[in-house]
Amino acid sequence: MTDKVHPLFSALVSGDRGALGRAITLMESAHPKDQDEKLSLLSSGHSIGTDSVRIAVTGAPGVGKSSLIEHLGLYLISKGHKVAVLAIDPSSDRTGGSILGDKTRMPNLSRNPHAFIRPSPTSGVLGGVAQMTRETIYLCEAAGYDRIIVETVGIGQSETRVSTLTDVVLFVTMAGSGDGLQGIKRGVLEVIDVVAVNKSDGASVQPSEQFAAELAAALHLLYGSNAPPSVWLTSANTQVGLERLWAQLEEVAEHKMTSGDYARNRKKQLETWFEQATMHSMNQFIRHMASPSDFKEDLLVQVKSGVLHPYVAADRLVKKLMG
Ligand SMILES: Nc1nc2c(ncn2[C@@H]2O[C@H](COP(=O)(O)OP(=O)(O)OP(=O)(O)O)[C@@H](O)[C@H]2O)c(=O)[nH]1
Ligand SMILES: [Mg+2]
Repeated sequence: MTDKVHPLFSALVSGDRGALGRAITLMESAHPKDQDEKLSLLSSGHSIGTDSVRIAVTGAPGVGKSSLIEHLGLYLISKGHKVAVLAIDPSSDRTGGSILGDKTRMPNLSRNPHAFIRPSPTSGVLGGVAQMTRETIYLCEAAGYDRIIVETVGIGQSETRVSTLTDVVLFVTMAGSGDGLQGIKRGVLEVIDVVAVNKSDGASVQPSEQFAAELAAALHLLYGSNAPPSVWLTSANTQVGLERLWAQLEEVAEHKMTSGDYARNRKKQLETWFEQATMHSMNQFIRHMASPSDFKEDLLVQVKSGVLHPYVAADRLVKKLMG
């Protein structure tokens, strides 16, 4: 480790939350000058996170993910765990709002000394938000957080992507959210472990029960002879159903550990991580090498004047760079 990184890592391991925050910021930096320190920070050689549980909480905007995480986090802390909450927000224009939301929706958790809450990195992080989330998870686990909750807004491919980062996926939905049965993508249904039909309170109790029953029936059909994800009615406001939901999440995690799914899944994730990181490194390498060269400028002039197809130009550039 470099002289600068060593004390930072030591402070982080000893539980200094400020050091953890600074290490994550360093990791999110896209600046080439920080690359050596980033590598150094990830080269501790510690076997990290072997007994952690990483839980994805995903679902459409506003269904109550953060409100549920506030309670889940406090519950896990009451069981003696240290909890880190990370947010992935794939759409940059929502990031500002989400940072505010994270703080206000988790008032007690964010004040708890056994919790660490980190909002989404700003957009434009090299290698993508999910890539950096992996590194952030690693740092949180090095800092002793053994329950990692990753909140992600369920739009596009983010639910399926988050399942490549986590051990257990909780899908949050609500009656009348518009993502009814048709709105939930098949790919999503395949990666979730547990479903919460949230906001089952007040006038929404009856519609929630009906929606939960429809959802359970559909999952049953879809999963055939395999056990489908279980569906639970919850309210983050009244806290009805929360204990059962947490018990179910624990049961799923325990089952995955004893069946070997947890270990198999983690190995597969490491393979994906390695492959994606390789692409990311190559990308950066090419970007770095190709930036100011005359050869590239020359190609660019030809591309812009229409005499050279961008595809052909890219092929020439990469071949030149690769010798
Ligand atoms: N009635 C009711 N309202 C809830 C419940 N849970 C959350 N809310 C409200 O729903 C709104 C959104 O809650 P959040 O917890 O921020 O939802 P979210 O899914 O994290 O939202 P994004 O992060 O923006 O996608 C807030 O106004 C909450 O107070 C619930 O169980 N019942
Ligand atoms: Mg939220």
